[in-house]
Amino acid sequence: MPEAVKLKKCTEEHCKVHIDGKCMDALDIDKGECSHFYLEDSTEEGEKKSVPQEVKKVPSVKLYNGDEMNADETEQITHKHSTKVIAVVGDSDCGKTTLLAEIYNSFQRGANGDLLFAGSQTLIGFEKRSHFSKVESNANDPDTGKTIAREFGFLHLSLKKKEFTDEEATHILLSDISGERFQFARDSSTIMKELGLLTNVEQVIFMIDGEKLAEKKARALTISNAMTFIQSALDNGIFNDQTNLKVVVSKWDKMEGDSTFDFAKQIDEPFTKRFSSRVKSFVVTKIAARPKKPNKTVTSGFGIYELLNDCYLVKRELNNRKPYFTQTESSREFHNIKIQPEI
Ligand SMILES: Nc1nc2c(ncn2[C@@H]2O[C@H](COP(=O)(O)OP(=O)(O)OP(=O)(O)O)[C@@H](O)[C@H]2O)c(=O)[nH]1
Ligand SMILES: [Mg+2]
Repeated sequence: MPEAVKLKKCTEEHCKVHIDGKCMDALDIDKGECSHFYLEDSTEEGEKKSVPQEVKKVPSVKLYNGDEMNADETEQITHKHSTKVIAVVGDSDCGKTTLLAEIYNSFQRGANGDLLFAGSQTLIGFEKRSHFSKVESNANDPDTGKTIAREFGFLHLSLKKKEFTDEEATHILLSDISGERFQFARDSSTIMKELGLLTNVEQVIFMIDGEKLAEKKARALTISNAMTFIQSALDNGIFNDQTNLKVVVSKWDKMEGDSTFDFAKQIDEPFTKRFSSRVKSFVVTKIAARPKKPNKTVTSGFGIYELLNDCYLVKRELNNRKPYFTQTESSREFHNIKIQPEI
């Protein structure tokens, strides 16, 4: 009969002395320093007990942390749903991030008529962008943090129309590209080519800062910079005959009532004349996502509904985004936004 082997054991639940032979309190077990340590005969029963049970493997499920997604992470949406990607571009401080924040807030206000919020995988991302709006009651001049010039970040939004709640939601990914990166791209073909993402989106929202247009000295340069960017994007193939381009003058509250500025003559007509034939669709419009002093003409979120409705309606382009399965989601609520159940 083989000599019985002694197994190292400990009465302390978390001690791994039976595995690595070491006391968890670093006491010398051979010198009897640990009062919880003991030796056990390796009987058949004891051996059986010490064999670790096989760990059952279950397929892992990726959980969203709710923050904005990078381009790779958006596959979690684009593989599941037919998705439209909307890129918001424009100079630093023109109001891109505020627009995204106010799209989210407009649903909290119930300001989007027949467009219903049907969920988002990036609620934390929206919350972060609208954080400064949320503290408005405690601050006189709420502001939106600067978008950092790194890779593209995406926010997810799914929408339904009131009359079609039984139909599948329309999934949208919104990206606000850092103004600094955008400005560099205007003057450098190399950086412009890095904006290749813009060739593969359903809609480009190109923002011109209304606050700069309101400054008479900065007006001509602001218009010329915007034209230079669009021209350069066309020359470098970033915009092409498949691009749905929407030129949006932001902060319309700064322009309204300015008799020295003619929207049709200075923006709409020259831009339309020069660029509309070079892209698939071309629209010029104005918004005031967060007017400083909303009034009857320029309300809070002025123009957001129309913008969002266009995102809802824009045709999804054929590209390499493949749907592979759909998932059901029960009706739930986040803050005071009613989330429509997915089909
Ligand atoms: N008056 C007025 N100010 C606005 C409006 N929309 C945005 N702003 C202000 O414009 C400033 C810049 O807004 P952002 O949204 O951070 O600009 P951005 O384009 O994201 O800037 P970058 O991240 O640097 O590219 C903030 O102080 C906003 O409060 C608006 O409709 N009216
Ligand atoms: Mg920003």
